[in-house]
Order: sequence, then C-alpha cells, then structure tokens
Amino acid sequence: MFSLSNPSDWEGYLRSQKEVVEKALDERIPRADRQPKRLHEAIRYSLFAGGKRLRPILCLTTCQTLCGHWEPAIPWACAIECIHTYSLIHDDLPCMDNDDWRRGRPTLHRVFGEAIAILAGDALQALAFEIASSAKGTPRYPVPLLLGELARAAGSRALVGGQVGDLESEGKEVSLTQLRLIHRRKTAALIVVSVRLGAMAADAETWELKQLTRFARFLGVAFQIRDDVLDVTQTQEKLGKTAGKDLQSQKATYPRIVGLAEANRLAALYTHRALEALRPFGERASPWIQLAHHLLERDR
Ligand code: GRG
Repeated sequence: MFSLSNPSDWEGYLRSQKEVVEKALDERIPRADRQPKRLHEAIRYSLFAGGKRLRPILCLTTCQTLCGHWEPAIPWACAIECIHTYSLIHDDLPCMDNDDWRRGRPTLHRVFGEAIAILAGDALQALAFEIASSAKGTPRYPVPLLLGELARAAGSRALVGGQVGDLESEGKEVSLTQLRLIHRRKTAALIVVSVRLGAMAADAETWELKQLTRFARFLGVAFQIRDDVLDVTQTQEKLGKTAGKDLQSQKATYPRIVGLAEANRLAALYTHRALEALRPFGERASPWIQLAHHLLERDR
C-alpha cells in the first residue's frame, strides 16, 4: 500500500504532486495563443520553466495530511506559485537583481524585454487572486479570510517589504536580527502562507493551524539559509540561476554574516525547531518531516 512514510514512495509522491501542480496551473493559465499572445507566451515561459514547486507541494501535502484530500487546496497552491513566479520575474529585472539566468533558462526580460517582463509579473499577481477566488471555503475558514492572508503574505509587510529590505541591505553592514527580519518577510512569509492555506482548505482545527504555522516559520528561515549556502557552494548548471550572485552584489546573507559552517549549523537548528512544532501530530507528521528534510538537503 502507498505510504508517505516510506522514502521510495516519498520520491514518487513528490513527483506525482509536482505533476498535479503542473496540470492544475496549465488548466488555469491562459493559453499562449490567447490575445495578447506575447504576454501569455511570456507568462508561460516563466511559469513552466521547471520550478521545483515547493510551495504548492507544501500547500497540497498539508491539506492532504489533515483531511485526506489535496483537491480543496488546488486553487491556493496555484495562486501561491503564480505569486512566487511573479516575484522571481521582477527580482531578476535590471532595476533589482539584474539577473540573466533563472530556472535553467535566460530570464524573462532578456528574452521578451523589460516592459513585457514587468507586465507578465503584474498579470501573474492578478491571476493568482482570480484563481484563488474559485476556491471553496470551509465551516471555519471562509474564502475572504484566506484571500486576505494571501494578499498580506504578498504585500508590503511580507514579500514586497522583504524585497525592499533586501535591496537596501546591499553593501551595508547588516545585523543577524535585521537579516532574520528580511528573510522572514522575503521568503518565510510565502512558505508560511502555503502551509496555512493548505491547512485552512482542510478545515484544520485551531491547534493544528497554530502548530503548523510555527513549523512553517522555522522551515521558511531554514529554507532561505540553505538558499544562501547553495548560492556560494553550487554551480549555475546545478542551480539553474546565476551562482555567487549574492556575494557579487554584496547582499546580506548568512554565509557572509556568520560564515558557511555556522550558516549550515543554523539551517539544521531551524529545521530541528520546525520539526519540534510537529510533535503533537505524532505519526501523522511524517509527510511534513519528509518535506523539511527534502528542503534542507536539497542541492538546487
Ligand atoms: C520582486 C516583490 C519581489 C520579490 C522578490 C523572490 C524574491 C523576492 C527574490 C529572489 C531571490 C531570493 C533568494 C528569494 C528568496 C526566495 C527564494 C529562495 C526563491 C527561490 O525559490 P525556489 O528555490 O525557486 O523555490 P524555484 O525556481 O524552484 O521555484
């Protein structure tokens, strides 16, 4: 029988969840031959470029673990991936990180030009909310509540605010406390909302939502530390994006502030704290534990 606690089944589970996400996105994003064609081609170029789909998988897995089905979380999983992809497109623009390479191919503005890249990002953000509005609420959690959470995670106090902090940190001395705040906003907020929306789509009990939020906060920070470490230890071929970019742009990162060994130790420590938050779930925690290890041990 299929078991999420069996590692070989687990690899298959991840692959199948990724396929679910690809198909669900494909069905919800306007086809490339719809007008304006160049915009829809651009959106699809970035969205279907081989992203790992970690956030939507976290969302679907959370929903499935709590209620036995991932289907109620599909609109939320797709919406989160649209917001994440828009943020990558805008982050790569010349006025921000000025990157040439993303998800194993030239960045969107390099291929379609800056104006279309900005507009594709804008349209993806709007599409996210259009897709999310098709979700069904549950007795505890009406759709407007979840829409509000998603909007907050994407907005000035989270993703966008974190990006501002990140840009302002370039070339400056940044304390570990400031860095943690940037990471909480820029990276962890979307990871937290992925887990929370999956839980709410499953009509989670209050204590379950609380513990899972705690889990996701620590996981989000560990994920960003791992990302910082990979930036200095991996090649462009492996990462599918420019390696060593953080160092080049004198960005505040964990390896820069505390060194590589300490960064690795902290990533493991935050993962451990994330796992501690899962204790009340007992054996049911297995899928989240697997995902946490997958995120910490990933090499791209
Ligand atoms: C422009 C509003 C705005 C925000 C940009 C996404 C982002 C914020 C910056 C990109 C740089 C960065 C290190 C962001 C932290 C989040 C992160 C690690 C993104 C990469 O996520 P993965 O590894 O990427 O899940 P894929 O391509 O697999 O989806």
